[in-house]
Amino acid sequence: TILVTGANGQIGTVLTTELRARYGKDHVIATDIRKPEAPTGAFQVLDVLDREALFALMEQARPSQVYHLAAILSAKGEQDPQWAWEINMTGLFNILEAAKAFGFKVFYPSSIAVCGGETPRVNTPQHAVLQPQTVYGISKVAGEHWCNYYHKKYGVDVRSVRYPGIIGYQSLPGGGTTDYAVDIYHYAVRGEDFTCFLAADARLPMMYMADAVRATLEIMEAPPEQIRIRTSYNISGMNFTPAEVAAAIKEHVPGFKVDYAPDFRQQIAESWPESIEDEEARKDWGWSAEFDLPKMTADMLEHLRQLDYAEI
Ligand code: VAH
Repeated sequence: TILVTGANGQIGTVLTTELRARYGKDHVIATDIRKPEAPTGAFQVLDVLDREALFALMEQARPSQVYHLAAILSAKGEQDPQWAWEINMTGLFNILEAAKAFGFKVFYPSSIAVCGGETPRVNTPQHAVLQPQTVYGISKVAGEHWCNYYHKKYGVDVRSVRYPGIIGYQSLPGGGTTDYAVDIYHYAVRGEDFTCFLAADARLPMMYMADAVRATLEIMEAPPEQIRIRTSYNISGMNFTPAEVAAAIKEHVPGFKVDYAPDFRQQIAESWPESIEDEEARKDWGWSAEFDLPKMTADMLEHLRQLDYAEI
């Protein structure tokens, strides 16, 4: 059995579907704080802050792997830092303690949000000084070190990648600074003008959902001896500015109009890298991305047009 926390989230939704395709529908238990409208398989309500309930579920389900995606993202976290810290940290502690008790393998999503302050912003290296500027980023860098600690001290097999901004057609993001990069495609397909909450030149590392899910599965399926870094691996897909993704969409939707009204999320974006270097992930477990901006744009628009939008 495989268990996913945060299974209703932007990544959790797609990862759960992919895990069910690979391991069998009945072998994957999706969990989240509330039931989704239309569950696509086994689902259990789970509040990751409730250690007793979490242990009882792990005792009963005896998963071999847990993908711990439940967390509050960067923009939403800034609205209530204590709440975000509590969910991101106590949730992780409960998962790591359960992994220690029941022996399951853990996937922990980190983020480029661990960077900030003095972190080099261009081609950010794997081993860089990390000075996160958001409670989300602070919680993720603390989480990385706790994962490393539980591995070294208790032998917990926990693995992690630092996700860039993730873009996919299957789900909507929830409260991140990179959410504009998903929304912009929906507006284009609906034939509506788009107002971007970041500046036209706000360059950020990004990755297509298909690549992000594959990276997640590949690091989890790699032999343990290949996983040399037990904090978290840099992984890179592409990087672009809002102006560049707008231009890529205009190739397919000529009349598409975008204007820019940066809000508080612009300051978060300016603290993050513009591009990431992922040599260690390539070397240790054979990572390499497949989607660049043109390929992602064609795939996104094709799927969104099929889903439920009138032909533009
Ligand atoms: C966020 N999508 O914006 C997440 C992610 C790197 C970005 O961590 O908070």
